[in-house]
Amino acid sequence: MDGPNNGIVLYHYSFSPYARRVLWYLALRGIDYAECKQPPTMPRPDLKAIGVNYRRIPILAIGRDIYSDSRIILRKLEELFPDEALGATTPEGKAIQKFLEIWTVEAGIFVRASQLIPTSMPLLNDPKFISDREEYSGRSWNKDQIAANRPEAVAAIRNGFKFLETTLLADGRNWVLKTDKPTLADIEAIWTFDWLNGLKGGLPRELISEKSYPKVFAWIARFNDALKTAKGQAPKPVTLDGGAAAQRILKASFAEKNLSFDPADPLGLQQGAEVEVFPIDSGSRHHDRGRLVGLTDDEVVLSTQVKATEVRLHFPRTGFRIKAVSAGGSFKL
Ligand SMILES: N[C@@H](CCC(=O)N[C@@H](CS)C(=O)NCC(=O)O)C(=O)O
Repeated sequence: MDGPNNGIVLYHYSFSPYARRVLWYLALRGIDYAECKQPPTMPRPDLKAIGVNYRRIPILAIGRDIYSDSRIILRKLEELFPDEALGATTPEGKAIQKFLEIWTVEAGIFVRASQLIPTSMPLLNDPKFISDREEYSGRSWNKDQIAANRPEAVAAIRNGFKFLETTLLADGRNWVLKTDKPTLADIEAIWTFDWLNGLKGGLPRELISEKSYPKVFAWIARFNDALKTAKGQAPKPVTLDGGAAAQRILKASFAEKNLSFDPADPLGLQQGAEVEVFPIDSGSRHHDRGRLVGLTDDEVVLSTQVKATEVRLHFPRTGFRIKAVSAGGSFKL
């Protein structure tokens, strides 16, 4: 991709565990990029300025193509920067990598991990943060509710540690796919567990510790060492404010020249139809609207205008709804 810093702008805030998936990936690959730091709560005018309503973090632009959701971001970085990519190469490796993504992102590990946020955390006394996260998650962030959810969350996360200790890491390998260096499969497996390990008061240490799961904790430490080395060698990201980031993106060309459209898609939507796209698991009230210009089994692409400049918004299919919009408004499918 032409343009400075490989045409990449990452919108994130550093304590977002989902953003770390992308930050780590970029660091391990040594890919040069620019970043635009975001506040941890809404509103985010910097994203409005590039035509994005989607509220979750991270979001990554490559040229004038904008990718929302860490799953599609990692997939596109693998495809668009294929030299020495980090993804698995064998069918078995690809299966493990994909299952780990599904396990942590879609099948509830992250939701359970977020229920281990300790009620002593100062942010939980901030009404602005609480109402923001209630809007994002659609569930109560009241301290009593958090405390009530803790036992099931502990059970799920403890089983997660046990699973890694007794299966993928059981034979003493350094990395999930028995490679010499950490790969995407390690990122997919580690991010929630590493986040909890760093969250003071999150893990019940009497149940989950170096003693009970030595291989998992050694792997987390090894991963952080590898990351530190990689960060030391990678180009330092350039920080842009919202105005400079928008200007850079709106002036850039498209990273993807040819978009695929499946005319036999079961939704029966026409290319060019006006649609809305939004996630159905969290952040569901924030809808993006535009012309449907790309549609495959795992991607939907909208074209929208920002000050008479076209941008393309890409989302994964899993966990996202695509809704046709009639001329007068929206109707339910
Ligand atoms: N499936 C999404 C989930 C992203 C997500 O939930 N991110 C959290 C931050 S870790 C978020 O956006 N929280 C609310 C916010 O920051 O607005 C992804 O893979 O990127």
